[in-house]
This record gives sequence, C-alpha cells and structure tokens, in this order.
Amino acid sequence: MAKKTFGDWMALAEKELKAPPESLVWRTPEGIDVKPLYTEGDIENAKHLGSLPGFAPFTRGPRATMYAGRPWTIRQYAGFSTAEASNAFYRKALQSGQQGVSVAFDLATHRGYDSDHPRVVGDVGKAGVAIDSVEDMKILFDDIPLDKVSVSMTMNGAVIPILANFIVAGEEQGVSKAELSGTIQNDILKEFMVRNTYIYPPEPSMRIVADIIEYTAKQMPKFNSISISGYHMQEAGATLVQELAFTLADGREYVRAAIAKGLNVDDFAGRLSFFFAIGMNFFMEAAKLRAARLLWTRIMEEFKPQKASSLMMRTHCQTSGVSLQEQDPYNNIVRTAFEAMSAVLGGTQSLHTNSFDEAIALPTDFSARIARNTQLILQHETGVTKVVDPLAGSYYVEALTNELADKAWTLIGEVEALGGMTKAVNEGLPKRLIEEAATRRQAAVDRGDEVIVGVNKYRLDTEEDIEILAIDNAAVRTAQVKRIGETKRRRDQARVTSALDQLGLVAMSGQGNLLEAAVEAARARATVGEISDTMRHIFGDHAAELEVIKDVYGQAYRGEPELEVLKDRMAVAARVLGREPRIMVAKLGQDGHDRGAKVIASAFGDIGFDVLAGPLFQTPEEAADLAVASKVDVIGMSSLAAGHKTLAPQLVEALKARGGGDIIVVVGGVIPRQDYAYLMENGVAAVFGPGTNVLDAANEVLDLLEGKRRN
Ligand code: DCA
Repeated sequence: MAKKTFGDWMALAEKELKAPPESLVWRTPEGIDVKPLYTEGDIENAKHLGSLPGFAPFTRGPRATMYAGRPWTIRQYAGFSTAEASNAFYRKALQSGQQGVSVAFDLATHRGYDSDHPRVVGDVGKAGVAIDSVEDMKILFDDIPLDKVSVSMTMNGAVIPILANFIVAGEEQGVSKAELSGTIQNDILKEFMVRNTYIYPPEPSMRIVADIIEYTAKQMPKFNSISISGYHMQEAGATLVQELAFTLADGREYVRAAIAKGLNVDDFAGRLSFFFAIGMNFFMEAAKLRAARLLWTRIMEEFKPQKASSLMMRTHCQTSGVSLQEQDPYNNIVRTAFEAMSAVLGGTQSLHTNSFDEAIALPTDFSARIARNTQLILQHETGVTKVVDPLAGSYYVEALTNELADKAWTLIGEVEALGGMTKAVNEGLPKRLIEEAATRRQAAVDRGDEVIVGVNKYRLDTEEDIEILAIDNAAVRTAQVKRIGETKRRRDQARVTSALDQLGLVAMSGQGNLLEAAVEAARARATVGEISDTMRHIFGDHAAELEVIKDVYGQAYRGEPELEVLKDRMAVAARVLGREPRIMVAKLGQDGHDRGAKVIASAFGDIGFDVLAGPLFQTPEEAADLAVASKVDVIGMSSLAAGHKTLAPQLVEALKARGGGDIIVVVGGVIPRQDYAYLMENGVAAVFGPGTNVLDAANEVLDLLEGKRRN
C-alpha cells in the first residue's frame, strides 16, 4: 500500500470534519497555533534535536540518568503561624515521605518587620511562619539535621537577615555553613515585576543579590545562592513565553551582577537554580522546561565558563496556584496531579504539589497528605521515573520546545534592547505585558472561551463547605511579641549595637559583604526588623508606581450585550451621581499579591468606573484617609494573604471615624466562605470570592450603589 502523505490526511480530515482542518487550530495565549496533527515536517528545522541528557544544552535533562538514577526531590512549601507549629509540620512531613524542607514565611517577615511592628498587625503568622530572630529560626529547625536535610527558603525582601539567621541556627546546631545545603530564593527582580515583597529600591537590592552570591560561593559550597523564579510571573498572569523570557533575562542580569562583583563565572554558576510554575497546558508546560534548559545554556555560553555545570539549568517547580478553584474543590486534586506529571515529564529536579484547599486557605493535614502522596504515587506507582525524557522525539513536544524557545528568545532580545532586565523593570515593560496577559485571560474565563470545570461550566448548584485551617493571628502575635521581649532582655545590647553599626557601614560604603556583617548581628540576637531597618535607613524604601492598563478587558467584550447593558446601567448611575461612580481598589497590610486588584481596576475602568488604585501596603487608616479625601463611593479591598478578618473590619471602623461611613466596602480575593458572615456582620457589603465573574461583580456593586441611593 502506498504511504499516505500529509495531503491525504488533510483530505480525509476535511471529509470527517466537514470543514477545513485549519478550523481546529487552537491559538494559545502565547500566540502559538497548536494544530490537530504534528508530523516529521514540523521538526525539520528544529536545531535542538539529537542531544543527550546530562550534556549541554541539557534539553533532555541536567543529569545523564535523571530519575532513573535519583528521583526529583519532593519538597512541599509550607509554614504557618509559629516556628513551633511549622517545625512539627516539617518533622511529620519528613517522616511521611517528604524529602526536603521548603519554608514559607509570613508577610511581616518578608517585608523586614518584626511581629511587634504596628504596620503588620493583620499579617503576623498568616501566610507563613513568623521569624523575628535566631531564637525563632532555631525552633523552626529543631530536630531537623541541617547537614542532611536540604532547606529551601522563599525570601527576597528580608533575605539578608533571614539567611544570616539560618546560618547562625546551623552553627548553634553544630552544622557549619559549609555543610548547609539548600536554596535561598533571593530573586528580587521578579518582586518588582509581580510579587511585591521587596523592601529597598532596585539598585541596592541588586547589590544584596550579588553579596549573597559572593558569600555562598566562597563559604557555602553546597548552597544554591538563588532561585530565579518565573513561578510568580505565571501566577500573576504571564504567558509561558513571558515566564520563560523574563526568568532567563533575570538570570542573565544576576550573572552580570555577580561578575561585576569580581567573581569568576565558574565559581557561582553551578549553584544558580530556577523555579517555574506548571499550569494546565500539559504538553506545553513540559516543553517549557526543555526549552528553558536549552536557552539557559545559550545564555551562559556568552560568559565563557569552563565547567559544564555552569551551563546547566536545575529547577524546582510548583503546580499552579491560580489553576486551583474554590468551586468543587476536589477537582483541584486532579488538576494538581496532571500538572505534577507535566513537571516530571519536563524534567524538574524538585517539586511542590499544591493542596486542593489552597485556593482558599493554608493546607490542612489531610489536604497536605494528598498533595504529598500525589508525588509519592508518581514516583512509586506510575513507572514514570524509569526512563529519561520520555517525551523526546514527539513531533508535537519537540515542535513546541522549538517554538517556545524561539518566541522567548525574541522577547529576551527586546529586554536586551532596553539595556537588560533592571532597566526593563524600571521602565515597566515586563509588568505591563504580564498585566495585559492577566486581564486578557480574565476576560477569556468570564466569557467562557476558556473552560474551567465547576466554575464557568458544569457548576454545582450547591457547594459543600470543606474543612479549612484557620490561624489565630492574634495569639501568634502575642507569642511572638513575648519572645522578642525575652530575646532583647537577654542579649548583650552593646554587641548588638556594634554589629548593627558595622552593617550600616558596609551598606553605606558599598565595601564588604552585607551578609557577612548581618551574620554577626544575628549571632548577637539583633532581630530581623533591626537588621532590615539598619539597611532601610541607608538604602531607603521602594515605592512602586501604580499603573492601571486600559482597554484590554473592554476590548474582549467589545459590542457584546453583557457589557453594553452594564454600560447603560453605569450611565444611569453617573447621571444620578453627577459623575462616574468612583471605586478605590485597596490593598491592605503587607499583602503584595496585586494581580486580582490590578485586573479588577483595569476591568472596572473599562466598564466605566472612575478607578483609584490605592498604593500597596496601606494600613486601614491610611486607606480610609485616601478614600475619604478622594470622595470614593466604593472601596474594593483585595485580600490574598488571609488578613481580611482583621483588616476589613478595621477599614470599616476607620472610615466611620473619618465621616466616611457611607462608603460601601466590598472585599474580594482568597476569602473562605466560612468567613463571609463574619465580614458582613462587620460592615462589609459584599464578598467576591475566587471564580467571581468580573461583570457579575460590577453589576452587584451597582446594585449596592443604587440601594444606597434609595435609602
Ligand atoms: N544521579 C546521581 N545524583 C543525582 C542525580 C542522579 N540522577 N540527580 C540528582 N543528583 C544529586 C545532585 O547532584 C545533588 O547533589 P549535589 O548538590 O551535591 O550536586 C543531589 O543529588 C540533589 O539533587 P538536586 O537535583 O540538586 O535536587 P535538590 O537538592 O532538591 O535541589 C534545586 C533542587 C532546584 C537545585 C534547588 O535549588 C531547590 O531545591 N529548589 C527549591 C526551591 C523551592 O523550594 N522553592 C519554593 C517555592
């Protein structure tokens, strides 16, 4: 029988479909046209084919034997309330099959505030563990041998005091810094783009990164000095091409900063590590990791290293937080399992699988067990560890690898043309592109173009509440404040002052190493807040420019009845008010996750509201001052870090105290249903949980406004 050609297939497909097969092409948010069939022809020009794992450019994996030799590390990111509670959680997890520790700190710690600081009342112990000094750090790792278990710490803002405390906790456990293994995130550039847990402006922040790379290269040979992270970009709405390009461009910038510090590339490059998100686009996510390794080798070749390990990308991955849904939450177990499989097929070195309840709260013991077991099942039951890079040679996956690499390389070129990532960040390019992508995606979900099972399709009539973990934030704060007091009473104050003075000198002069100086201060029991403040006095605080993008959400709905009806209602409201209804989108406390707030601000602006985007990190009183002065009708408070039960009632009270009691307060974000009644009893007019359609929210806000006027 004659061999069939692609043309034969086209003809047959058209007959079957009764339409041209091109109609099946799926244009992804990356601008990649995914076709229904891939053949040899699609990889004819792909230059990356034919390599082997363990060799540059490492497309097929950084190790020769990959999981057949050693499976990836099961490393669950966790931390909550106190050091005692988190320590107990880690020890139990390690006994149950977890292989490495990954610490989540609370937002007060991230931003360099001690737990007794007035700005962090709603944040202490909420979205991670509160660490104020070495005393807390020692409790955190009590009975966890730091010479055997590798520890990852997600810390960027207060990275100097936290790493210093970790080093000293190790010392006092009898483990020298040379023996410590693990990773510090230390990736500040993406904080300016998306995550916002920065403290200082970009320039001194880059010095901090370089000082840590220098210190670890010289004194901590087993420690990964940085985890260059795309994760938070995807979480903030970036496409996979943006995530790839900006992460690699960040990496290049850090290498340049370390070389400018006088380091030889081979002295540190082998200890750079990466961190990506793995979302629901199964094959594309696996291809992304393959493309990332390919491109990293290309970038590192520019620096002419001698060691092969300097060209090698090693990465941690986490399943996607934004893919988790509040509605029908057990679906999240399925989502996470697919994402985990994709990360593994892409060749990750270390993996976190989210717990199914993480769209609404911190994991319970039950949900954490399922998340961990998802990986144990992959490692022990599926056979997926037995063969290296099993997707290699797939026409589709190789074509995707090639196309993602090409597209990301073009975007990396645009960043270079601006003068590198620090300049691009200052100019706002990555942030803007990511926010546009996020808003476009929200519109696609709201319109139902992108299906999310149980949310915009197949939604349940009634949702059952699931058991969630609630943190008593006030109790954590009281305990932390007490320990800070005890630590300060017991320490040698003269030694603390002298160590902090020395740190200040290193910061001011630009000479010496900040981490080296901070280690001495940590030994003397200076607190995280004191070490951070010493540098704050010299470096200053970073204040982000707030920009709200326009015409992306509106564009997606152009001419559609849903938007037109809403716009008519807006026009009526504007006539009654004598101006457009004014809404302030507020972020309170240290919660810098502003994707939701930005998307709402942008979409509400397109709908016709006069939108005021409040600055990050406001106290309830500051937000109330601004709202009253700006004569807003509504405040939309966005909360993603569990501070809502403290901060929303405080905002309502602060408004009343300023004569703004008639301003309507609505709250949106990661709010468990169990908390709705409490918020409503405390003056909140409406709550918009995860999965809320933005047009529905706008209609409800208008209902509230009209109700107010009728009263
Ligand atoms: N055969 C033999 N040895 C192997 C193999 C293999 N197939 N695979 C790995 N190993 C070795 C590695 O060389 C490494 O030893 P080394 O440190 O002495 O070189 C050791 O086993 C551990 O493997 P590795 O792949 O480095 O895995 P991790 O220690 O888990 O590190 C990494 C992963 C991504 C590099 C790290 O930065 C990390 O853990 N990141 C986590 C970040 C995080 O948790 N973020 C939270 C949001």
